[in-house]
Amino acid sequence: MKKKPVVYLSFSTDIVHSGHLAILHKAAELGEVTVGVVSDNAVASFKRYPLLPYGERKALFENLKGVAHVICQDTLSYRSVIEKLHPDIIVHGDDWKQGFQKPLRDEVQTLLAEYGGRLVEFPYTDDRELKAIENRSRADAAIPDVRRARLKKLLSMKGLVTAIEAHSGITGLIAEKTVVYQKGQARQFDAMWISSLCDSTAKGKPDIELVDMTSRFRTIDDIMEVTTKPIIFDGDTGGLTEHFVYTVRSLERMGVSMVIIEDKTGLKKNSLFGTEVQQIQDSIENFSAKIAAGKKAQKTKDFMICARIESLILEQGMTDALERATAFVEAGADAIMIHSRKKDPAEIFEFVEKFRAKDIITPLVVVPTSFNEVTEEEFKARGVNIVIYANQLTRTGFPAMQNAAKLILESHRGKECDEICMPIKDIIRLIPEEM
Ligand code: SPV
Ligand code: MG
Repeated sequence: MKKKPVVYLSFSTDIVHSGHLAILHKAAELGEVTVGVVSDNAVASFKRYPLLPYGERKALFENLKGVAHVICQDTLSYRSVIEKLHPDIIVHGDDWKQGFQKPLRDEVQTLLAEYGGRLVEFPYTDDRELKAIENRSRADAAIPDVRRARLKKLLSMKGLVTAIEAHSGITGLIAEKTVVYQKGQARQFDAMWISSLCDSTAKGKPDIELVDMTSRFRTIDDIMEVTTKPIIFDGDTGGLTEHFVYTVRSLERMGVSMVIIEDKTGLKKNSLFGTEVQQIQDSIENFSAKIAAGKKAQKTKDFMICARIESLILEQGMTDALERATAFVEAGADAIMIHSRKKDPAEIFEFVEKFRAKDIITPLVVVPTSFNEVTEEEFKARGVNIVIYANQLTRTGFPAMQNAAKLILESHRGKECDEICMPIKDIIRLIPEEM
């Protein structure tokens, strides 16, 4: 008997509707169907965090009529699947003839041509019902319980999570929506960082814990109203332990995923000043007690308290930094942030290596403002789990505004400035009419 052609199609969806079933039915008429379920990591980079984890999506497809086999598609690219499976036919909607998926299609065509495989494309129907379901699930993603839990899930799913600072609704939207496409892959930030430096700067104030918590919460609220990504909050020193426990409860209730507090005391100044200004490091005992009190105060299992170590910033040495890391983890810290203001990443790498020799579980966080040549891939390979781009939107946005103000003053009119302005229609499009 003639062997049935091997037919392959892949799905990144976690909602199966009649359109998907129809395409599966058509695929089954062409031969024996293997479905590739796209991995969580690849889905998260492509559109949004999957509602159902890979295992559940796999089980879903395994139980559908007409599906003979289900395999994992690790990347958006079909290359490794094609090389392994050698499908006679690949089935896809015709929507990828244009847009960011086009390089994926080109690659598929080239690879299939090498052995005479075929690409069969069915007309893509813009599915209103699916869009409505997706919009509802997007709204679900912003619910505090769902949003709060997502950082831990992303950490276990991806190993390395990236965050960019947001200090307002519009910077939150930029963090939420900015996507770049490289070789058929989509890249976007996983989370947002509510920086004390940028939140203070946006209010024209110094970064010395002067902007009070009520105001900082207002910033979080502005961002939360228009976004769904998880939030890491810069809690400065955490303040008095008696106050910190209230902060933890409030952040947790709002749906923040992680607070990072630094082991300094008294009048806090920004770390990037280093030893140029007077800054006092807290004792291990006091800071450990603050962490322990915060952990005791929290109500959910998902909220994380990260201890930030300032020993390298304050030139107290590697031994001190490592001793603190061990003590803070023992006190209950869910993650450790190590900071440095050196351009050379050597001391960060040394810390990570020595910490990882003893502890392979506790997530490590870095803020590579100074040591900015290191790529995310290298951080990940060395054992870092969260990379925070702490101030780049602030440092690019305000100079552009200063420049615009100068141009108008110099030109006595708006024409010259208009050339560097975003067109009004683009700024309108940036803001969705409904969430
Ligand atoms: C912030 O963004 O406010 C930080 C990081 O705390 S740093 O400015 O590098 O200290
Ligand atoms: Mg800060």
